[in-house]
Amino acid sequence: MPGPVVTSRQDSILLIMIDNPPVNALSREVLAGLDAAMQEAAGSEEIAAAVIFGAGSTFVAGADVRAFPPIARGERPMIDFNATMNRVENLGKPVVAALHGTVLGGGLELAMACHYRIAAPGTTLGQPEVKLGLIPGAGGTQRLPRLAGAGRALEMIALGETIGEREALELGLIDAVASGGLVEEAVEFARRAEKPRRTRDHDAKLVDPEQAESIAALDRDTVAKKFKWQVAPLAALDAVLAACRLPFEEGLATEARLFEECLRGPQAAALIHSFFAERAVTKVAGLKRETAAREIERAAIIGGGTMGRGIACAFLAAGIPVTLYDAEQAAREAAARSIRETLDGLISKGRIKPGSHGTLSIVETMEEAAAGASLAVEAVFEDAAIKRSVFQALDAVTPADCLLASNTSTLDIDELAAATRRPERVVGLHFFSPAHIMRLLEVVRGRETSPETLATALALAKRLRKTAVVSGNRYGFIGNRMFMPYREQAVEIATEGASPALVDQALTNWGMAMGPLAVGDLSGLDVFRLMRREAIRLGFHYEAETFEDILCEQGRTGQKAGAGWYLYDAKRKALPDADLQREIREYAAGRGIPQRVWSCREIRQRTLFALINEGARLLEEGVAERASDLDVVYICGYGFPAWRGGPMHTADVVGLPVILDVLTRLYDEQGPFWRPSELLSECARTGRRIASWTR
Ligand code: T1G
Repeated sequence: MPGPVVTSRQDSILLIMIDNPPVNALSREVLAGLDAAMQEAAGSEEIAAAVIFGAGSTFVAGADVRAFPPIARGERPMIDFNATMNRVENLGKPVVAALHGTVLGGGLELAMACHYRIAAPGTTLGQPEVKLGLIPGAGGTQRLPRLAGAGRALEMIALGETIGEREALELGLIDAVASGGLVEEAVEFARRAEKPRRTRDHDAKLVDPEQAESIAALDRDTVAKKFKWQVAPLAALDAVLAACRLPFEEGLATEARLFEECLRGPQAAALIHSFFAERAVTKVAGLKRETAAREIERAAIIGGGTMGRGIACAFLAAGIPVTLYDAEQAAREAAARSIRETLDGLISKGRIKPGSHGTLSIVETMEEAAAGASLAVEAVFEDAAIKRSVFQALDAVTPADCLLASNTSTLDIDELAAATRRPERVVGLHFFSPAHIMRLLEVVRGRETSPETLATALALAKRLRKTAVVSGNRYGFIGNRMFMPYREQAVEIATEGASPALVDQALTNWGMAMGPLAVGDLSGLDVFRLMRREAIRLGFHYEAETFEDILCEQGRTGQKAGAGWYLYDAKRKALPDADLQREIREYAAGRGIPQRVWSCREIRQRTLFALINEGARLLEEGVAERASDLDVVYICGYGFPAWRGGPMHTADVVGLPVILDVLTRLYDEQGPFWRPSELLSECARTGRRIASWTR
């Protein structure tokens, strides 16, 4: 079995093919293969030059990041990328890189260690390591500034921006764009190349050190603002500045130190976990990769409210024609206006090309909406009876092979399927508001949902550029099921002495995009009230009444009412409500609820541990395929910071025994709400990481 690097000769040119599917990642074996190829090139007088290229769909798309977590945990020695890069760069014969596909991270670094670079049209080049909590660790921060100029290099490295082959040519990062056969042209280039040209010897494009700090209008504040709390982008800035200030070898040593600091840090572990978690969600038990998905040629959206409009925009932006039906004329007209505005906004921001979106028809009857539809999505009021009647009507008027989907956020998909004669074609498609922006789509699998229907839903998600996570059909699915106890704690703490602002800041200062109380105001406290009442009816252990019930009874349902936990001005900017604190105290006094001082740490423990414990419970019930799916749900749909890896990864970072101790104490003190999940307890006892748990 040949290794992942295969050499062959074309008379005096040594062809070096990297063949390490799926993305030709730089593994230890690939590095060893390149070392051997350099030895072969140096050892034969018949070889005048070498060409390195990638087999399959891309040149090297980066280092094999699966190798990194064991290194970070000290279980494996650091990979010395530079030994191989320096062997390539110091070969006494020209080495030409033939680039195609996505030349990223270690792939671009290998290309820059070569003496010349040729790219095929459509090639993407970049150093996106900061998105994994890392910085380039194979000389990229020292070579890219020397080839592309320090300013553009800093933007590419500190912000993780990629560029195309045309810009790369203009910058001087590559020497030519292939017009025909990439490898053949690289071979011809190698033949004509008189001598090696080491990247490390270029200094002309480096700015002088004094100006280095403010190059490309990117400074420490800009980087820190774009990547709040994250360490890698600032480390990248320091490494690029080192290229401007130090001789090459010293700059390389600076990069190596900073790379290792990032790799050993918690953020790289979290972001690498998030990277692979987002790719794991496509693997669904019982769904074979070859299961045929149905092409969605036309979608019918039933309901012209906020969600219906957002869903329609998501389909239209993906080029799918939509017919939207609402019983109310005013709602139809409002929907038409709103969708037009949204699409114009997407076009003006360059998010979609003019004329690329699907056509929208607003119709007055469900029959018209249903005509020719391959998928119908209902987005009507969150009431089981209303949704059932919509499904019955759709079942009667849509083509027999049309899929029927509900956008419900909590209701029973099997119950809706039972209202039709086609339960195998019924699925939940839970979009998150704003539906044309939020990446998450919960695909809820009913008892009778067929593999074809599921495969179609997943293929549709990809076409809508969404991250689909498959959920079982249990109340609240994954996201909302976990969100309820998380918010339950936030509300309780706000009535036990912590101000609403302190509760929310305890979480936003930890990295959450929004605090739990502010989210309630955004979505509507009445929506959460309905959700928790249904949950209590289904046996979840929540308080029969909370202060949010009082707010709802006073009509203070959040942003839409101008008041909830906060007051809102006309632009929905939140303002503290000075009277609220007094009302909460009166409410608490009337119910004998003790008041006390809360630390942010304890607020986070109570809210996040409730979230994590509920996640472990739903895993026990088989609602999700694997723990990392929950992390994807929270990162893509609930503003959980990716550089913390999601709730289940966070549980491992905090330490399951620590969490179990807190849960056990609170369970003894406060009862079943805090019952520790069996799965979490088991993982705590056995020392197993819960984030790697899979069914
Ligand atoms: N390492 C290991 N596996 C990888 C990988 C990588 N770098 N990139 C992709 N895969 C796997 C992925 O898990 C999936 O596996 C399959 O390839 C297809 O990926 C030293 C330190 C290249 C644009 O950050 O951006 O170099 O699920 O589903 O949509 O300085 O993958 O099939 O089993 O995403 O066509 C820097 C990361 C690394 C690029 C392709 N490189 N990858 O997208 O396919 S750090 C990156 C991507 C580094 C050096 C530093 C994308 C892609 P499976 P996919 P895709």
